Amino acid sequence: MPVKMGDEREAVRMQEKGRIEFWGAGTMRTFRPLWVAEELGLEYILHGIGPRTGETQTPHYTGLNPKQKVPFMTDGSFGLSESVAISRYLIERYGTDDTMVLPSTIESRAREDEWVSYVYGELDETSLYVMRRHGDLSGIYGDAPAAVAAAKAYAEKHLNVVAQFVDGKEFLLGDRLGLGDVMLVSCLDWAVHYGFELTDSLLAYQGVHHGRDAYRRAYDANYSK
Ligand SMILES: N[C@@H](CCC(=O)N[C@@H](CS)C(=O)NCC(=O)O)C(=O)O
Repeated sequence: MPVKMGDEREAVRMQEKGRIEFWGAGTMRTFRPLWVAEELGLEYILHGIGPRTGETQTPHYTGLNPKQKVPFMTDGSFGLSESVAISRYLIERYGTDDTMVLPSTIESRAREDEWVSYVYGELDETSLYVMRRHGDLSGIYGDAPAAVAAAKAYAEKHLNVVAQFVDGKEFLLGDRLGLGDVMLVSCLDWAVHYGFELTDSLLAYQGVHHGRDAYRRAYDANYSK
């Protein structure tokens, strides 16, 4: 639950306790840690800065995150960037059996790593973000229609792989929400935003997660700016 920035006393109280602050809103990368935080029932302060607004270029923010990218999180004096790393940290630090936990065995953690790496590497970075960089953001990163077309075809191939895997499933692995689901649902949302038509199995899987209260709260927090 984000503490409203107008609620200064509550914000100060949380800072004194060394509680959680997030920087960044409005993108699928910033959405992931917010979704996890909502699933875990955490209180946090959200500084809803945007990636290309100049807000990541200030001396203060650059001091926090020299990459000048979002999302970024502090938990007390501990600072962390990268949507996957932040999400995994929150689950490991604050998750419970009633909310989210990391898988318990070496093999099940490896299986989750396999899916997280696959979704992040192939769908996020290699496909959707290439389309973004050389499509919407071509003014910054260069116009490259061939790269955009190849990234789109590549995404379609891997969305089909995922579609077969999730057919009839609510969760990617096992019977509870995991980091793999956070990654996959965020990429499916992004893909829909880019005009991909999802198969019935992907739509059914995505629909289950869209129905989660924590998903909705995170969505509202991430896109309310
Ligand atoms: N690998 C990072 C990617 C972070 C990232 O590229 N964020 C974008 C917004 S989605 C950003 O801050 N872009 C600003 C820039 O590149 O200047 C993660 O998953 O957190």
